[in-house]
Amino acid sequence: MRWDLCVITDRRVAGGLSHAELAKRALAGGARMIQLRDKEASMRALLPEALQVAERCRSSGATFIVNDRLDLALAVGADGVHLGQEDLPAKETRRLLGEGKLLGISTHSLEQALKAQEEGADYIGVGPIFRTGTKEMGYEPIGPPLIREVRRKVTIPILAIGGITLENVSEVIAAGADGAAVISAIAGAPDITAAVKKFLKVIRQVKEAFS
Ligand code: TZP
Ligand code: MG
Repeated sequence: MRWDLCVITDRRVAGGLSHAELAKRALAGGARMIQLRDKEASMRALLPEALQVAERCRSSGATFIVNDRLDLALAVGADGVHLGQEDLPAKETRRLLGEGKLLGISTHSLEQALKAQEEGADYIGVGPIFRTGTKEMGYEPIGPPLIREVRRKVTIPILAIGGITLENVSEVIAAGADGAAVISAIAGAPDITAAVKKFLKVIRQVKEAFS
């Protein structure tokens, strides 16, 4: 499993593109991890789309994660599920998900990061790092220094999230994140495939420089 970039498909910033189309364009740019995130669509509407994204990821050898909805993740045979602090807790989720699948947990503090690891998360999202228009929950930006702190205490992979752009992604990788999870700067880009390529290039360069 390579940790560099998680492209989150969120249709609200994608100018009407479907999740499947977003995923297709991101995979064409070399994305190796796709997370489907939809806070609005019904399960019935999302099921066929999620199946398409799952299929596209499978044929590209990419990891497919479903945000929020464990039932959907299981129904489409996703590689894992990503949950937040208000969702089903990690322990219960792991019991339903099984050991072979990935469990990602969103965290907003060192304490939450440590707890997620202890409860069996395979990776954590840490954020929002920078100010973002995408997250509805109203957390204040925590800044790259928290990544450094979490990196020192947590052994599982860290994905930095929240307001990550091509301009600031090197900062979060240099602070110790294994990768970045991105919505607007990719789904909202005029050329999604090109944006993914650029992100991967910068992330890999910084990781190389720090390895
Ligand atoms: N969790 C913390 S910030 C965020 C989520 C889902 C939104 C990230 O979106 P963007 O557009 O990349 O800032
Ligand atoms: Mg959630």
